Amino acid sequence: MNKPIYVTKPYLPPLEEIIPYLKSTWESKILSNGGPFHEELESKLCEYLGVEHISLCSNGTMALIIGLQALGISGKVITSPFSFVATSHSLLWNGLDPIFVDVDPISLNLDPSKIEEAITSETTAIMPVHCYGKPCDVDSIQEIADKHNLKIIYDAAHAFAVKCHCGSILNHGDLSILSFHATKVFNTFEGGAIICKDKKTKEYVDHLKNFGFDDEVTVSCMGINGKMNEFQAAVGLAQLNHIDTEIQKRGNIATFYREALEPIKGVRCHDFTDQESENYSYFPIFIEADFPLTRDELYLAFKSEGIFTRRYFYPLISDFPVYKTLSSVDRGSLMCAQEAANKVLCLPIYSALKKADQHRIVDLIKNVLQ
Ligand code: T4K
Repeated sequence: MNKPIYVTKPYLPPLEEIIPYLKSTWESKILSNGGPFHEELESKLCEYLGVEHISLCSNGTMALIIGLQALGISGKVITSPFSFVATSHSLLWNGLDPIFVDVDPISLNLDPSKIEEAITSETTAIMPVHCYGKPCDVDSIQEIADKHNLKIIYDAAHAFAVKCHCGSILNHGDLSILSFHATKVFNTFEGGAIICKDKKTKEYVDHLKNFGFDDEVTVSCMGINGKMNEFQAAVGLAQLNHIDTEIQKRGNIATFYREALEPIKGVRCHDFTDQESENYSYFPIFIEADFPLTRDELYLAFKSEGIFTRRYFYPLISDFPVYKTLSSVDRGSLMCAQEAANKVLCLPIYSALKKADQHRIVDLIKNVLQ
């Protein structure tokens, strides 16, 4: 009996590399509130990612919620329906109205050519998603934001270490947020971060994530508890030593999949350009009409073999009951997002995925054709 294969398995650094951090924490008893590992991880991530200011958070969703607060966003926010539900949940938690705009059929990120027609006098921001770590069209989005005086907060939950034509993708917009959830390329069990452009914003975010405290007796804003603890930061520090190898191993799997699936009619991979670096956080394929099985039939065929692929991101956020009924949601105009949601299947990808299992996955798709 084959062991089940999941869409991902978290990378964990060797236990002996975590122990010294734990010993130090057990001695110091500093567990949270900007401890030494928290500070060290912030500075090491700035260096590794090529960004100026990072504020670590308890998770990516909290980073989004705090980021929107930090920018003082109000009214309506343009965002993508083809994402994890946390993207737009963060808007609702801030009392904001999501305005879903369709995605580009190739990049599956917000289609800049459709953003302007959705802007009204109540729009204050755009929240695009670098879906599967593929960079958005950052230049066009910035141009639109400048023209209409809008803020941009990038949901870069999938885009750890991704670079585009001009360096780190995380340097675009007013803020970017990362997720370090267990299922992400770089994980701290749970965790996230806000990438800020300037020191002042970073300091404000730091206040926001610590209840709004400036000092023992001064609360300067309506903060929350969004802090990353010392254990999470220690896992991040240990993990950072292995991240290049981790990404490289995932890259080898992606290359194997691409080469093996290339000749198969009806199966399309998600392509990146030479100017976009990949972190291989996901490996989505799209099941076209000329494949003998529908996407859902293929999903079930995998499942019956103990291979747990995922339909990220089906259903569209705009189809969840919470969103369906919002007056701001025009589901009729989201054709490309709907098509992607109906066709997508994310194949397992993680560094420990064995070659034999990679073959099992590809062979199942090939066998369908016979
Ligand atoms: N924005 C975007 C665009 C996002 O994709 C996300 C999160 C966020 C914002 C919010 O960030 P966080 O607040 O989560 O930091 C997962 C994750 O929970 C979620 O972080 C992620 N996106 C989303 C795309 O996927 P599920 O419900 O699909 O995960 P789950 O528990 O089914 O895990 C998938 C597979 O991974 C399991 O079948 C087995 C394996 N697994 C998972 C966990 C948690 C493990 O082997 N060990 C584990 O500890 O949502």
